[in-house]
Amino acid sequence: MRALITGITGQDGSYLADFLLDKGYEVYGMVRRASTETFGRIEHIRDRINLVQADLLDQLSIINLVEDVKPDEIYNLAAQSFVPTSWNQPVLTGEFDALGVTKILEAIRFLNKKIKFYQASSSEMFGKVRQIPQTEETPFYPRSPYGVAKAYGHFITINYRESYGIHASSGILFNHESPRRGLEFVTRKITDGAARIKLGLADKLHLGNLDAERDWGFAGDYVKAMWLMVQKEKPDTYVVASGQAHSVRNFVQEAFGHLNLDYLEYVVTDPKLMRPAEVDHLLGNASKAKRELGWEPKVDFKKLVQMMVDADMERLRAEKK
Ligand code: NAP
Ligand code: F7E
Repeated sequence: MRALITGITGQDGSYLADFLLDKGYEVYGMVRRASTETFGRIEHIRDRINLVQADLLDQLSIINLVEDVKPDEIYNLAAQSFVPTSWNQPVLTGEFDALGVTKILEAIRFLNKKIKFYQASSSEMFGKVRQIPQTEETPFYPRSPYGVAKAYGHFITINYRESYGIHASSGILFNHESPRRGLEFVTRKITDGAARIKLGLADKLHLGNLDAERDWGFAGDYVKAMWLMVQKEKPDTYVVASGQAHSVRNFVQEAFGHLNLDYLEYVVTDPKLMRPAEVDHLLGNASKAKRELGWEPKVDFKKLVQMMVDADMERLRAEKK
């Protein structure tokens, strides 16, 4: 089996590549041209994967890529994924996260409708939540240009499934984190910040809204759900979540507590880090994924926080040396 992953240099792309290689897949990764390579997360598997250049902004580059690689499965993980950036660059976010999806689906429609497709949809589509917990049936109310663009990507995936019979699935994934998470996302910012404070490399950590609640899981568990969806006889939409919500404050307490630090001495709230429209509370119900895919997360909240803090401590200790 041959898989093509867009966004292979990102958090999820790297875990999915690890997972598919273990399953015996031939793995191709789409990367965009940059003046400096951003291959840190896939360094350990660099000689076992094939990297090919294309960009979500360029339709012909995607058609050529799919024609050359001839994948059995495409996992579309590439996106402008940072919510605050989507207010500063809403058009670019729409180009990548909304129209980019159509470009890949068009390549499939044009070249080979048998290619199976996975779209990385997001719990940010629920935004100002209409129901608690959120399921596949909960209406969307996105609160950022990112959430709006992802809603387009989600519906165009369903539309190509229904219009052309393409095996196109959409996973509505709730926040998932890991030691490979980008440093600007709140979990990694906290674990990196706490580790820096512990090692005497920083004395304060500036954060925004500590009351926001998220349903956090481990990225390594969540990429398995993507693969399970693609293996199903029929394409569908699935919520993937842990079923537990925690506030940013809980995450901070757990991370600092793991290092025997009192967060109240170090955390400063900064109004500049508040969002123009916040998603206050997300909580997913993944019972359909459990029932139909046999998917369940293995890493709970406490283990996730500890894994991330320990990894940042190890990395920063080595850097300090
Ligand atoms: P990430 O770490 O930010 O990775 C994003 C990837 O997209 C990177 O490989 C990036 O490449 C690539 N990319 C961005 N723009 C591109 C373009 N124009 N052409 C080609 N590649 C481009 O994101 P992630 O956390 O792994 O998330 C993976 C996907 O799941 C994203 O679609 C995200 O929106 C979605 N999602 C994430 C979560 C979560 O909690 N992590 C939850 C729900 C949905 P560079 O290395 O070149 O920047
Ligand atoms: O924020 C609050 C912030 O940036 C989480 C992406 O993967 O998950 C992610 O989006 C919460 C928000 O993730 C800071 O206001 C407080 O309420 O880690 P985040 P996100 O916006 O939930 C979804 C599912 C995706 O699809 C996205 O691609 O934390 N918060 N203080 C902060 N957030 C950040 N980034 N930085 C702070 O200092």
